[in-house]
Amino acid sequence: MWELLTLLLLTLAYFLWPKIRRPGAKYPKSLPALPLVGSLPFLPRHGHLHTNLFKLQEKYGPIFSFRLGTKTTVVVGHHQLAREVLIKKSKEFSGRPYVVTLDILSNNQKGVAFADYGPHWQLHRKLVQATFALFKDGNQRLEKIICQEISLLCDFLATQNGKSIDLDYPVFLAVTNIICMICFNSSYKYGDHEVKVIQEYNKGIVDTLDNDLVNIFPWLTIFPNKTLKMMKNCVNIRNQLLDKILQKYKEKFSSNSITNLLDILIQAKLNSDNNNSGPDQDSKLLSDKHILSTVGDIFGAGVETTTSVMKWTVAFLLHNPQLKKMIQEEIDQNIGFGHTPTVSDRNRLVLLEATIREVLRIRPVAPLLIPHKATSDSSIGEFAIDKGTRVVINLWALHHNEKEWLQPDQFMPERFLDPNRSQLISPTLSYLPFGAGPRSCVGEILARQEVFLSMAWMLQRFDLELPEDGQLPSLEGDPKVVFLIKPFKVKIKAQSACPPPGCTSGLGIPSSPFLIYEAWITLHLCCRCLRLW
Ligand code: 3NQ
Repeated sequence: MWELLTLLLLTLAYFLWPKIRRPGAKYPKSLPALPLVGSLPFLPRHGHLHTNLFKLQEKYGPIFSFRLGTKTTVVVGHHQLAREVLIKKSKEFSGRPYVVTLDILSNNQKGVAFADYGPHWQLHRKLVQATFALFKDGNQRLEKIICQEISLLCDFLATQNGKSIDLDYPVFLAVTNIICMICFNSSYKYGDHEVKVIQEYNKGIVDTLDNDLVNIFPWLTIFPNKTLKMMKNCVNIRNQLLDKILQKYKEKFSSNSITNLLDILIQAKLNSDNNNSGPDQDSKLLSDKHILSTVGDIFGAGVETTTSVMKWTVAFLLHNPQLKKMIQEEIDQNIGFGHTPTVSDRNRLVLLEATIREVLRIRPVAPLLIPHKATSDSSIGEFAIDKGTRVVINLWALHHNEKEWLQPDQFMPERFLDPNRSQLISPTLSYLPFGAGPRSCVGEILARQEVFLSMAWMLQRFDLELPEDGQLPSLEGDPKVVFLIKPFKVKIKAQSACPPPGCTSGLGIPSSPFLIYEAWITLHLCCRCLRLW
């Protein structure tokens, strides 16, 4: 009996043990690994995975590997090596590994975020980029769409004057509407039932996506699994909602007016359908299912990531009231109340911009990015990497490297400013908040504009203060597929009635003290607007 069991285990171990395919090659140092379970028993169980992997660098160096089930994962925690993977050897490392939950979400690796390297991913990424190009200028300018929504967000916040609220819903609605405009030229109203549905299935998916043992041992899918069931349920709700939008949209689609992501995808499909010369691959890659996955990726990424960054920014400002005051003074001095902030104010509101950069450093949206996969045998630094190996970039390690950042655990926006605090600087190459290379975040420009404009608009009109109970937000975070912040409240206070109803700022700049006095008397300019002059 024992002999039989041993034989069985040895046979299993033989098949499940990864084969070293290049004898003599030097591989990254590895955590210990056992048959079947791999390195699982040797990975710390408590704390955040990104910080645990960062700590392991002390023992194993800036690149090391571990094994989970049958899969080898290489962790890269230095910017030079990370850039080699993401930029220099991007072709060899632009694959995406098969992950059970991500495969369900992406309907067999369709879409852009989780699709493996290949013609399908290349086509869809190109079409998404073409969509963002539609919003470069003109009536559809990205900035205009963002400002419309932020203006509504601020109007809503004005109704909450004096109250302590969770910003989650209003911010979620604003960013959902911005991405809705980009995807299908539509938007929701405050309180629309569908927004709640989206918010709920998003939560269900984010909570379950990277939380399951089946991602390590895919064979576990043969057993009933509650988490997976819940995830599938949320994905179904999402797919039904997006499919309803797609089918309705197809009826009103017109080739004469290409204004959003759905237009671009439908038009690309029609073009390849009409192209009868030879077998056209693109047509197959643009089925309704493919379109739905790409829209789902952009829609989901656009909402979850930006909402999270905006909440983190507010949280850090609540922890640093002095900084918040200085940003408000910067807004006062450079913009005042005469007009609302624009994207072109970014190089004038340098402290605000530096603060956002620091938020993205200290709490990256995706501390481990989305895992990559080697599409062929390759190398990173001096180490051999086999085809099929998962490669994880530990952005957290890059952003917290003590050799690159002074006191990396401290929130210090001034590190992104020159000594005069008048210009933005890039202090080190160890900073990649949006990734880099062909798999970098396709919505980077959108995200940066959204966060900058919303913070500038909000801080111009409101004081964001601690709630009545004085509770500071927790800065620990909740690492899911996006590094979330735990729920918190903020007290909204309209800035000291300025500009007052009668303020006629913007009518012209008085040229002498006397005229300023006269303007004060006759035009009812408020002290804030006068201070500007
Ligand atoms: C989203 C589904 C939605 O219901 C929840 C949020 C999801 C998982 C997104 C995901 C796309 C998606 N469905 O396909 C994005 C993701 C992972 C954020 C979460 C993302 C990302 C981009 N930059 C930084 C971190 C994550 C890209 C695809």
